[in-house]
Amino acid sequence: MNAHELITRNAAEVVTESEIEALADDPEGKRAYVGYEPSGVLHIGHMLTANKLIDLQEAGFEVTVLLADVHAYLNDKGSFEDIRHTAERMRDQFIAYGLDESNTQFVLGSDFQLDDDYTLDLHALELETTLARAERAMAEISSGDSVKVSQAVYPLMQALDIPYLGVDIAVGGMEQRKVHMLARDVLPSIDREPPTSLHTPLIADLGTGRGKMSSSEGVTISMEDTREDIESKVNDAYCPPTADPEPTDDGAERENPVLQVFEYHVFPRFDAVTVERPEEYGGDLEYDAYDDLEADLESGELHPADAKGALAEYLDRLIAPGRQQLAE
Ligand code: NAL
Repeated sequence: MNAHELITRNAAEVVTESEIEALADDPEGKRAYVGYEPSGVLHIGHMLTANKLIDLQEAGFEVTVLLADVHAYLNDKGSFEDIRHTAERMRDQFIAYGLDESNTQFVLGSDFQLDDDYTLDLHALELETTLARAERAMAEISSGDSVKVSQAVYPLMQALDIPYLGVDIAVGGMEQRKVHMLARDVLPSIDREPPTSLHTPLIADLGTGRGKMSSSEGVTISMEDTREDIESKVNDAYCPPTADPEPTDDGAERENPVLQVFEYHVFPRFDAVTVERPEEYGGDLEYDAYDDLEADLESGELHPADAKGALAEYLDRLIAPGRQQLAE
């Protein structure tokens, strides 16, 4: 796979195509980053953007992980002291997961976001932005119904971090896209370049195939899960045997989260996937590419129960190093 294919595989959206192409042509010395509100334990949402950082590292990019302690505080996630403590644990979780330690810079938000220059630039962005716009940018990031002033400041800081950290690509899930669009619009007002961004898809809730998988609701997978936890969650996952998932009560389409986890988590990290089956059911199946597995599930050649068995095995392999790190 060439650099451009690696960078853009499994991306839901890149802004803009031509900017990404220019970066892919010459990745040397270029920097990509993701920011995370510290939560101590990595869960499957973190893992999705981390996979993209691993792709970018493989393509020759340098990587910055922002442990966004001030952002978590602004987003009502607890006392500043507790959040700081949590941030320290997260670094080791990312390394255990597979980020290249020699090429990952971890930065705490509070290391630079409280400086005088930063604060004045932030106030300049506050003057450029309506409350309504800031609220829209946060709609898919903070779930509370009444937005606090701190949550309106949050996306402006996220925008400002991009020039302050000197990054060439901002990576995030699709729920971050409105923040990145806001950044493109307001940063030029303080003579900064509009940033390039890359967004990873949202994965449906494992149990129902509806909505999006999140750490706060529904079923998620985290580094705290035992092998048995993973087996039971995957076993209970929504995975219809054919191509046409049942519509939800409101008529909305359901996704197949088992296939999504294979596509976005397993295949990017393993060269091939083996589905073990007893001889009487046709013996083991071997897949080099996600599309072949999807086609077999949809044709009925691969039974959901066998797909789930393999999924639990590979998820466990991805999680084992982080679980080990937590036990230390
Ligand atoms: C992501 C988050 C917080 C601050 C950031 C600063 C710069 C770039 C990305 C950032 C966390 C993210 C979340 N908004 O919802 O987890």
